[in-house]
Amino acid sequence: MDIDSIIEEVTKTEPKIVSVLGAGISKASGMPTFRGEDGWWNQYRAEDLATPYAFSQDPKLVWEWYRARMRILLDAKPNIAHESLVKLEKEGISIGTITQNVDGLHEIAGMKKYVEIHGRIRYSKCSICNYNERWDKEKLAQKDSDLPYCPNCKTNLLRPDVVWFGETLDSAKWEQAIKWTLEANVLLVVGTSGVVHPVASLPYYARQKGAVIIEFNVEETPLSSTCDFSLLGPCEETLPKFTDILIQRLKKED
Ligand code: BV8
Repeated sequence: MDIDSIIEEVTKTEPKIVSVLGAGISKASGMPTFRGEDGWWNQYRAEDLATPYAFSQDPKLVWEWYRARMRILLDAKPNIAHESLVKLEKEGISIGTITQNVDGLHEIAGMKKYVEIHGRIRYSKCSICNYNERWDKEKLAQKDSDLPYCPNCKTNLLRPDVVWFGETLDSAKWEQAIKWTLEANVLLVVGTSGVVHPVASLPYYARQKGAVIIEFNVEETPLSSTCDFSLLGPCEETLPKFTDILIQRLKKED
């Protein structure tokens, strides 16, 4: 179905949009995805890097991976797909965004109403005391062999402020994600392979409430069958087209 017919469907009632984001939205900003052909997981398995056990066994390897990601991130800029969601938020059409991404590009693009459900890579925390700090260029200049220790309690290693496999999500953020999803009458699923739970269950919550679910991806995913529409193509092309037509249509109706 083309974008105009989807917009027809979406504007039958006043749209209240919530978006679920995955690594695909940051691809155009130069950030590799996890499971794509050039994805991070190709060289390593998720279980070798993004679990507390992996960190306890080989903190150097885990820090090497996160520092490699942060170094790319230092020069990355939000792209037009991030910016199109910020436009929806400014027009009062988007009520919230749930991002699995830890890159912070949505915040740099100016987004205000979001939850970083898997944490944020630009910050590190001590696994024991509550110390938390933002990473910067100087810290990244350190040799990968130097492991960062907590300057507060002095004894424990710092770790990236992200949620690893086998760790529970922040309950307040998860509650906010559910609340927004149940309030939405339109759910945009953007650039995610839909394999990581419990975020991958959000479209089912939206479906229960009768929301219109639209997937923006370059390929089919396990979530596609739950979506009402799939806009196949790079989201940096499809999403701005969708949001611009939607905003124009709503302005005309005012
Ligand atoms: C938890 C760390 C309670 C941060 C990540 C229920 C069923 C099955 C399994 C489970 C379940 N409940 C819990 C589990 C276990 C586990 C899980 O889901 N395992 C899966 C893999 C089977 N979940 C957890 O452990 C979660 N915790 O549930 O707590 C609990 C506790 C213990 C035991 C049970 C329950 C915690 C999950 C958080 C994991 N942390 N990363 C970091 O380093 O980033 S996950 C990792 O994958 C990233 O964070 C990322 O956010 C996430 C999802 O990946 P995507 O963003 O979708 O990226 P991907 O590369 O996969 O896909 C990119 C997509 O973009 C593709 O579809 C591609 O086609 C598309 N694309 C590419 N280019 C474009 C594009 N689309 C549009 N335009 C483009 N240009």
